[in-house]
Amino acid sequence: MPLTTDLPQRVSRIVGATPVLDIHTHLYDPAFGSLLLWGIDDLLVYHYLVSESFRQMDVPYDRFWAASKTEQADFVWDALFVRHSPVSEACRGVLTILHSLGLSPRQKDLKALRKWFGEQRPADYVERVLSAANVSGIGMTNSPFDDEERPFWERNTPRDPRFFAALRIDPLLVAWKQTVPQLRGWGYDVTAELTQRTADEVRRFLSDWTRRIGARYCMVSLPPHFAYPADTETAWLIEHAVLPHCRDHGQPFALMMGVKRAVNPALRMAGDGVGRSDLTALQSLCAAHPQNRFLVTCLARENQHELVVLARKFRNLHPFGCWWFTNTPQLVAEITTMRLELLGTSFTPQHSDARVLDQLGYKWSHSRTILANCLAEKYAAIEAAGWPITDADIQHDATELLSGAFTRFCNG
Ligand code: RAT
Ligand code: ZN
Repeated sequence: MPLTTDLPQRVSRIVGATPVLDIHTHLYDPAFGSLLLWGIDDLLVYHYLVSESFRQMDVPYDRFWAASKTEQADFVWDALFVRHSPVSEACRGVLTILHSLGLSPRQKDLKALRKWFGEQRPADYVERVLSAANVSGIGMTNSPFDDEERPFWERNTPRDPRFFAALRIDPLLVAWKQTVPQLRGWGYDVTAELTQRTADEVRRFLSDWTRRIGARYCMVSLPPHFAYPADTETAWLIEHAVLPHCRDHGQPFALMMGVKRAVNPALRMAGDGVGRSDLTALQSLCAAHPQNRFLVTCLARENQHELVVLARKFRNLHPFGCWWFTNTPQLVAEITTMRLELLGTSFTPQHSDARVLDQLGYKWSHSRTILANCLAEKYAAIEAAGWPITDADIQHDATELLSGAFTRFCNG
């Protein structure tokens, strides 16, 4: 069979047309009302852009945080889109969104953009964004410790099944002493001292919330110094409560490794940083708990190769996404190619981490383009080695990478 010449086009068409299951976002079911963010002002005050804008303006931190959302958006717009070229990935994201909506960011007319978004009907707009991004499901980040979110769950709000829940438990694992009074207030008989009774009660808490929200997995983000095994509250709670809980419910435990919270607290949510993790901790978790499954993403570029090699050793480990500071075109291409070369299609290349509905558009169009390029390059190489690629092959691989491998991993 002759080698095919239109491979890049075929791959791009098929990857573009394959629905994606977005396994980790900070979006909410529209039933949660104002918790679902959308529109130009929320796009501009996205914390990725806020941290960039402080480099280009001399507004004091306090002045910025005291401003209304509209005024903050004005500051960001002026710093990043009016006074400088918007070349960063987060800035380009806003351009991609506006361009795909037929709006012209080049006119630098924020008022006109606000007017356009103000005219959209929220329900129609949700459908428009989901269908343009070709997203079949959206994983939320659901924290029982979030005072704004909790009331919606306690009210039993009717749900949109496309938005699925994930139980986020950072305070439980990284701030145990502060979390004890809260759990006790909710009727769980835990103590700061780590006893069997406390482990049982934490499991009861996790189980109650998993059932209440219908969570598909349980998730934490961890600092670079996370160690396992270790004589720490975090390691003890994972071993005695979280992992048994995940086994009981047949669910993976998702770890996002390598975030340094509040490196610059004056930047608030935009003030977190990155550090290299010691993945010996992950190796020990995977080796000691073969009955558990671990979904893992790492924030440091330096950890990416080790993560992929570990996944070759442990089939209970599923790497996912190019998270946050690694979600830049150059790093996504590098990480995705490395994963394809060492794991085939047995991983999940990307999640969007979208916080504003509209971001689904840019995050997925940018990621799909890179995924298609990486795949096309690999296909060209195997065609050269005598393995012609059919559209059915491409479709099969695209489905695996955009939803299938994750779904199978979750189902065990
Ligand atoms: O990427 C982000 O938006 C970060 O702020 C974090 O929320 C991160 O994704 C996380 O889930 O901790
Ligand atoms: Zn996130």
